[in-house]
Amino acid sequence: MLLSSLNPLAVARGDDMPDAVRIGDTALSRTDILGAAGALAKRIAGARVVAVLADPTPATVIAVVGCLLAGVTVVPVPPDSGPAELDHILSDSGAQAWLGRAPEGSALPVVPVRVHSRDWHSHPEPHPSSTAFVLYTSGTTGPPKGVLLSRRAIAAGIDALAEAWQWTSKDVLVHGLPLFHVHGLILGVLGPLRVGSRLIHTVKPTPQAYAAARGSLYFGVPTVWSRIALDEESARALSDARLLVSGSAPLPVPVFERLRELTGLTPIERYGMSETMLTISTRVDGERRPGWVGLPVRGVETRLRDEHGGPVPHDGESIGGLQVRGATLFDGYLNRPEATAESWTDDGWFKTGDVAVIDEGGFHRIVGRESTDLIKSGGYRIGAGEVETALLGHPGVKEAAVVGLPDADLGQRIVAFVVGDAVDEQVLIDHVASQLSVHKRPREVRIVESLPRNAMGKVQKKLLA
Ligand code: MCA
Ligand code: AMP
Repeated sequence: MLLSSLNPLAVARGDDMPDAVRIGDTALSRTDILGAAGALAKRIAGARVVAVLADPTPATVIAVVGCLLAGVTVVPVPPDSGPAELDHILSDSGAQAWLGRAPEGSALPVVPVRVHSRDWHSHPEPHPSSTAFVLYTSGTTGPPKGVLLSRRAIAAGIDALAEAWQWTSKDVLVHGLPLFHVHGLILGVLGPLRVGSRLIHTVKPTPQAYAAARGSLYFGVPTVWSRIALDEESARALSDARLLVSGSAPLPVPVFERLRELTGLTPIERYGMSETMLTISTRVDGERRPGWVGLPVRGVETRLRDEHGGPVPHDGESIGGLQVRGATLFDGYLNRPEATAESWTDDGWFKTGDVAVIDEGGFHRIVGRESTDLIKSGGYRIGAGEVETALLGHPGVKEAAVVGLPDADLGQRIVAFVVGDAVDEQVLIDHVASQLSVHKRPREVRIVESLPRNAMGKVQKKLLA
């Protein structure tokens, strides 16, 4: 493998695969992907940054690979983004055009993605430090921040996991995750292209679709795994797989145990962030302990720190802020030098914002997040502040506080506490869904007389939860 290179097809160009990538009913060979991406790369060469409405389609895969060939930075955009989110992503990233489909009313030029075009011109390999992606991800307050991911970091991240999971060209990866995050896109599409394994993308991550795909390696967020664990027939159909991998949020221990019971396979758990890609995982050749996410992957180091920056012992019990450094990390937040500086320690470690325990053998357990304002629902990271701002944009809302409450299916569900005049709960849910991505909508709105505040006037979210 070409470690520093991120031409994702560089590895297995010679031997074509007729169904290298299957998305829904469409199969693409490596030649299809490389030829169509090559034709696109020729048309966009010289551009700096472009946006892709990342629905799970062959056009999205070709657009992303075309950008990697041409050395153009890609901004994958959630296909259901509302206008507020879209405006922010486009203006902040400076995207010059849409590749493929564009949202209605967008003023940017559109470069069509022609799935049947072919061009075999070879492009010079861009510098490993160049930015491959700007991925937008929620913070506790304000609009999402653009995470800058370099080609070098992505290559290091995929190769480290290939090693930990013994992921090879013999595997068939199956998942149905969205293509605008590290999990579904970088790991889930660039991973198989780089490793040379086949990919079956099921469009939606339903238990039935996972069962029908008959793959060897499966990726899912805990919500997907808990739905599979409730569907005995689909779960049993996964028994012939090699590995079931869970991540993006904590996998509940009962779901881990039930999957093991139904499939005979012990799930692999791994931990990561948009900013760091995947940094910790259990290994094929190592222990897989329910509730624990394993060891740092190759090229990554971790440590725990207390609130004053002092060391916390790795004794399996002491809890501290998890910090990471290494080859898979991002290069900062676009246009946000202060937020970037705040997220690193003076001695060069990235502060994840998660709290964790590390045992004497280096095994990690993620205990939770430092801030209640970052919610994980269905594996999506959602900032309470962004949802509150959207709610306050509705004329009937006077005050709003958003929290994540425990949910058996989604891990956490977004609940909005609202003070307002004669506002209908469903109207407010639809209002958020129309302003932001649909997955950021509250699942529940509770109309209250007032919000609990401390003497400083700050909402006491712990009391709401
Ligand atoms: C419902 N819908 C609505 C409304 N209510 N549409 C408009 N307005 C409304 N008020 C529609 C939706 O558009 C959708 O339509 C359908 O109802 C169901 O949507 P939803 O309820 O959101 O689906 P769900 O069943 O709750 O989704 C669960 C899920 C999803 C499939 C597990 O949460 C998911 O895909 N999660 C993956 C997140 C992920 O990949 N995270 C990775 C980031 P329609 O059916 O037509 O679409 S973390 C990461 O990358 C790091 C590095 C890591 O560690 O991995
Ligand atoms: P995102 O940036 O959307 O990728 O979300 C990253 C966050 O997801 C992390 O900071 C964690 O809080 C959470 N996360 C990811 N994987 C796991 C896991 N295996 N267990 C617990 N939390 C996780």
